[in-house]
Amino acid sequence: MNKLRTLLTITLVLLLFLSKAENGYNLWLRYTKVENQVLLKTYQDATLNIVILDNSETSMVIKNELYLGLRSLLSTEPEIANTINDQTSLIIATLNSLPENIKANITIEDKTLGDEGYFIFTNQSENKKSIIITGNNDKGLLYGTFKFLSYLQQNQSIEDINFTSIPKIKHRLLNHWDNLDRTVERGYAGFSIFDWHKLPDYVDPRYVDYARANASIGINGTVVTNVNSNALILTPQYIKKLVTLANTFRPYGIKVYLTARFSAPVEIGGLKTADPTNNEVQNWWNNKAKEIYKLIPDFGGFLVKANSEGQPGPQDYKRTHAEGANMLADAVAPFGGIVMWRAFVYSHEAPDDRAKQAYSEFKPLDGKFRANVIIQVKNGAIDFQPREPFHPLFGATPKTPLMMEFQITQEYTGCATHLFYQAPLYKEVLNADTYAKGQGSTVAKIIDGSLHNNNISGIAGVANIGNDINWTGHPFAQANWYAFGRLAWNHELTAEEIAEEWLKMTFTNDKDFINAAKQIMINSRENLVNYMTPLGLHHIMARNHHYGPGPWVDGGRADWTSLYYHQANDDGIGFNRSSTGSNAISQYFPEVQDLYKNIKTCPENSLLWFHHVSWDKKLASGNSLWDKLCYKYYEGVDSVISAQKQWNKLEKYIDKERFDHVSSLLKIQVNEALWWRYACVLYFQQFSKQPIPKELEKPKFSLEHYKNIEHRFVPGIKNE
Ligand code: BDP
Repeated sequence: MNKLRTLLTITLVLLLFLSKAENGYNLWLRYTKVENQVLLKTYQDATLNIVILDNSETSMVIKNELYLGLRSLLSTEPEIANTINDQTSLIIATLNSLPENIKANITIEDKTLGDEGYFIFTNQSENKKSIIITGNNDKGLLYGTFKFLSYLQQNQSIEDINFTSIPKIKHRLLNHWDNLDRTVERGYAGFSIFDWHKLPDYVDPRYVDYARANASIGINGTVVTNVNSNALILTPQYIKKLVTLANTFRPYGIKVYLTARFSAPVEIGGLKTADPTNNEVQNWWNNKAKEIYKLIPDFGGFLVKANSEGQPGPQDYKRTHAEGANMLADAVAPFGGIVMWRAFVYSHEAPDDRAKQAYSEFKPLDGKFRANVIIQVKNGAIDFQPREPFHPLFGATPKTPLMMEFQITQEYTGCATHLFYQAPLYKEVLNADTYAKGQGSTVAKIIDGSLHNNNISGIAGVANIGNDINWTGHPFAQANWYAFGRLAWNHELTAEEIAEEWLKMTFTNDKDFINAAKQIMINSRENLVNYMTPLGLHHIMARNHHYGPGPWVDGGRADWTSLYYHQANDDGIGFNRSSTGSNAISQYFPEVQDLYKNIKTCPENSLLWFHHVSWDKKLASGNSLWDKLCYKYYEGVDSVISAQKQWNKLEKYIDKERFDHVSSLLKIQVNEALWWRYACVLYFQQFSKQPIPKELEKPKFSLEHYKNIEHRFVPGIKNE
């Protein structure tokens, strides 16, 4: 308790100090002073006399956050007590501890709120109005408190406030692809925030701010190690370090999870095998789980990447993914832990289309997993591309819960130099209809467990966080962390709503700024698709680091080349996944097949994903495929240029520091969008053998020029 108190105090001081500079450190928790005098007065009245009727560590966190928030939002020192009197204006208490006279006014059922839901309402007793934040337990109170503060931050009316919120998905996790040496696989915002070298004794105050930010958007779990895992994390020395992180995050409702390297029993356990059917191996994992849970009783469980891209797994012993997952599930089950087993598997030895392999592997295993296993599926069947049709596994395994894996970090979408707001991408996938149980069987309903009545549900986002002062590199990349959390809590929110909330809290409540900046964010998704991979193209990025265009990438394993994916030749371009090609389309339900199977009716934005189309083919828009491809590449760049112009008009609304930062990154983005456009158009022109439509600007350089651009030491990979 005392340690936590000291840490909270240090954080508070650090925050007050850092908040002077607008360097992005405070994320959406800036708590700037409310300017509107009328609102200020109502807010001050409402928070004049606060009572928190609880004494847990989480309540201390609530108290601290309220103090921090109100102090700067309202320029007053809040009074926070623990007994109610006539003056009390804001009460934060669990349903159990609320006084009977207030409880009598509540019609909401305790059961509906679950473990994490909350209810904020105005209570009228005799002549006194007060605001109540309540829930079944302190986690609900914490989420409710953050919500209440966000009302103030967004200058919303709290007059007769009445708001209930319950998360739709149970496990809402960040996945850090962070290595123990602090490099971050596909990380573009510096090194890992987890300083394993100095743990367990040095507790970086940043861990607390990380927990605050996550709690404020409802994230309740974090996998702190890379999916390409190092078995060392499972040794006593590292588990001890993990204990510190677990203790720091616990009051914020965040559980820690680890990636488990399947060969750990051999690598650090001295066994000769990691075969999941071997008794000694099972015992090793059982004991390992016991050892962890003894120190971290609420340890969340394991995330596993097995038999994928060279990682060890059960298939090394001719066992199935189910046998591997179940062994780990049995080890953590007695303690309430879960296993998240990734479906991201494909083998270059298998001659089949990579897009089909995960489905082929996992569909037959439906029903074979333990109840505490959840299969983690990437949003699309290839790999976090700017646009992918939803993964065909969604809806295909009614007896096996599936969780979503989104990539918040921008591996294929401009790293941390391109402004790319991902909520439209997330929403497109969540809203996609799988038709698994007829119309309306959206991906969202599969992952929240409602379609198939699964008892566990989950969603993971590959984190974009590093030790850069603003956490995410690009100031707008913070919005992707924020949007992921908000959608994980409530997938019904729209991309626009989320952008608006985030902009208000991160920059300013000025309407003109919000409208313009929101438009930039919302358009950014389609713009990027257009200048990188329009019309369903995918995976044509530079080799290995994936930074910049590389449609010419060839050689080595085929499924890591661009030629494999675009299939451009003299006849046309695109991957034929219809029944005359790889037939990946057959993995979808018939209604979805109907949508995509016909080259004439397939939505243009996924055309080259499913079909090989001749250069001269007339598209619905009247253009030939070649012309349309050119127009799209040009449109993408033009839209980034207009986003840049829009941004430049916003200087007067925000601080110089962040305005300039975004401006310079937009310059990079415009140049790189041009690089993408010319590299791709010139490359594909070799096959189409047609001119670029004459009204479009001619490339300044040759294809060779673009092919020779080489970026060294791109972050996110092991550079040599
Ligand atoms: C790919 C990344 C690679 C990851 C892999 C994964 O290029 O670094 O290890 O996904 O998800 O996108 O396992």
